Amino acid sequence: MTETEKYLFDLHGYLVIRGALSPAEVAAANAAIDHHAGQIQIRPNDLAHGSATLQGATGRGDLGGMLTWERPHCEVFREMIAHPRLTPYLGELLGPGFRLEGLGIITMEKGAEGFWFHEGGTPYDRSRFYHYHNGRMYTGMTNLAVQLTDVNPGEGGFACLPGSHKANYPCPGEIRLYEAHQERFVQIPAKAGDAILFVECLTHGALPWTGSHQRRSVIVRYNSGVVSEGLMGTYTLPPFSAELSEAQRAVISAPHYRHEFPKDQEVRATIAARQAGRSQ
Ligand SMILES: O=C(O)CCC(=O)C(=O)O
Repeated sequence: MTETEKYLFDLHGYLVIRGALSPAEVAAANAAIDHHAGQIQIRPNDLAHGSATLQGATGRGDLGGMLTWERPHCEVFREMIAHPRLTPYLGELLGPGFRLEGLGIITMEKGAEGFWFHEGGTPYDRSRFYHYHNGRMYTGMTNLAVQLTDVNPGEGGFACLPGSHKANYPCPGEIRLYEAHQERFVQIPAKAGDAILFVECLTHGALPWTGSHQRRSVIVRYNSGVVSEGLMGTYTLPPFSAELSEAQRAVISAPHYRHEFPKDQEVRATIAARQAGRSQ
């Protein structure tokens, strides 16, 4: 993550990573979705939460299960969960051993409703936070929205309230419903293959889709290696884990403590210096 990218992410709570997927990867992901298009579940038009400005003629589409799809269709999604273009960003924000919390595909046809603007710096959520401390950023749930079709200016889709990950006051309802201060929001134009990196505590959602092509976005969710939002009972690796690379398997490991900054590092350095002094 460059110094400019750190500055922008800290300031706004999101970053656009251009060309994260190659054209071949975008084509493979779209072919896999085409093959499974019959499994897209159209939601019951319930995400606008009554907003006059977010309502649409139809619900958005949800599609999941990509990691278990038959070959070759699962492959590009398995690569996406630990993609070399994207993991350095996740490591910077979440630390070593970051974990996958889940992934899903969002589709929107022309006229599909938006998604009310949820989350924000307040109220504080232990799993979904943003801190700057001791010269670096720390994040709770952190997501990638990997675009598989172009998103042109004004077409809708993912939108957010920049800087709201640091909000100290609750977001008023009429702002969450996109009925007031709309000029404060940004809709994020992107090309197929671009990824939007955003911290979940950024106030975010979606604007109704006006594009004449289908919106396709893969939302990949991560958290630090010590956190799991969904685990109940004993953790068991899924059956397909044996088919994954080491890097891919690492992101689906059980949550556990990692010595990110060994606490005894300084004392070890002191002892080593003393021993070196004695042996001279
Ligand atoms: O991209 C979108 O449609 C909204 C995604 C969203 O709000 C979320 O991932 O929580």
